[in-house]
Amino acid sequence: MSRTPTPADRFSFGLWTIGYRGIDPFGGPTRSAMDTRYAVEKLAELGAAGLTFHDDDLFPFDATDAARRTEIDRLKQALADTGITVPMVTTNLFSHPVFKDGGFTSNDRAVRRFALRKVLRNLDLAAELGARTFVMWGGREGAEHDAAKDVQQALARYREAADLLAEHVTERGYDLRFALEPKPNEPRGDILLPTLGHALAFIDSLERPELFGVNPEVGHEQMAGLNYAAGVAQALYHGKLFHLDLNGQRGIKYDQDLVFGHGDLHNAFALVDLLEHGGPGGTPAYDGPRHFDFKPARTEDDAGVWDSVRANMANYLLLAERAAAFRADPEVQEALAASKVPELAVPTLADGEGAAALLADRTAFEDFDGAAHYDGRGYGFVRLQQLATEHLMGARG
Ligand code: ASC
Ligand code: MN
Ligand code: MN
Ligand code: MN
Repeated sequence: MSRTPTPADRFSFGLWTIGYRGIDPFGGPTRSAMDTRYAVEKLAELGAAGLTFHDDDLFPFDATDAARRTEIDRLKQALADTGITVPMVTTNLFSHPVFKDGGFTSNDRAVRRFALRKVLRNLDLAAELGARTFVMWGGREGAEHDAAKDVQQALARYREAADLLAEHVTERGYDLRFALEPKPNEPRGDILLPTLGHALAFIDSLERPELFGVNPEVGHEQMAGLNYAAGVAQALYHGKLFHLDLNGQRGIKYDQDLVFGHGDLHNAFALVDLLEHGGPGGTPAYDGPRHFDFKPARTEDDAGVWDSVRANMANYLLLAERAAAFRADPEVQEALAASKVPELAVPTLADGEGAAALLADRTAFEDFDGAAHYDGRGYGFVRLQQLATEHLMGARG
């Protein structure tokens, strides 16, 4: 990986990210609306590969069929002219007032049926544009008041929706998979499927679980106080890392959507190291889009928006460079071995060994001397983390 982004790096951006006008709960827009063609051309110029969007980012909620088609065709022309692709599409089931109690899990059945139709239509558009992933972020699927939401029934309705969408994709033969995006809260007081773990468990309840994975967002897991890189590792373990949303967050507070690397930099390093070297034999663990779901700060003008886009990609590439140096450093390899990190890959039981054989192995228990085993020696984890830190800070070449 060089430091200059190219489409081979598979960087993608949401139209709603670069198009964010700075609206927050306390103030109106600080920037004007961004034209889709301009957005696509700038992304191509800066070396990104993909653009993603919610239906409502591309055309208004109440667009006529003709106006909707005009926007789609303008986008297709811009894609054809620049080589930018659409790897992922998602649906806005959170902005319009009709979704104030959710889409798939609104208490109002008519809203649920409308939400399904909105998503079905957008699935057809995703397939038309060649997207391979369909993200479902249920930001309004939740509640503020315990008595107001029957969570068991809400999950049953969520499952009903997911099963129907999967049926549609299967019947139409679309090459599309779904990625559920967890978030603990905001805009709802509590959101259903609040963390990666909740989403993974929910997938097991579906009719076609193989079509569903997760789309973890850095800040969303960190809002729940969780370790993002560790969560992504578990998603990989389950074969469920279908997509991801990179950004920055500083602690448990509102969803900041900072530039990737402008939050917990240590964890960002661990994440890039995992994605780039966490596969078998140190190969990449993930080959999907490196998608940024950030919000350019409302203090910035148009130039600042593109500085932010550059910063996301630069930080990923710099971290990838640092992670490669970390992995190649002989002192790191020696420290990893001293910390017994590679030993965790050795199965605990011998080939074919069962409970009876383990029970018969006196060295494992009766003759195991715990105190003597470590002889006062530590694991050296702090030294290892300091080596990572020095690589991260560019102090080790
Ligand atoms: C998404 C997604 C989010 C939200 C948010 C909208 O599709 O991944 O995190 O919508 O970015 O502002
Ligand atoms: Mn976010
Ligand atoms: Mn997101
Ligand atoms: Mn978000």
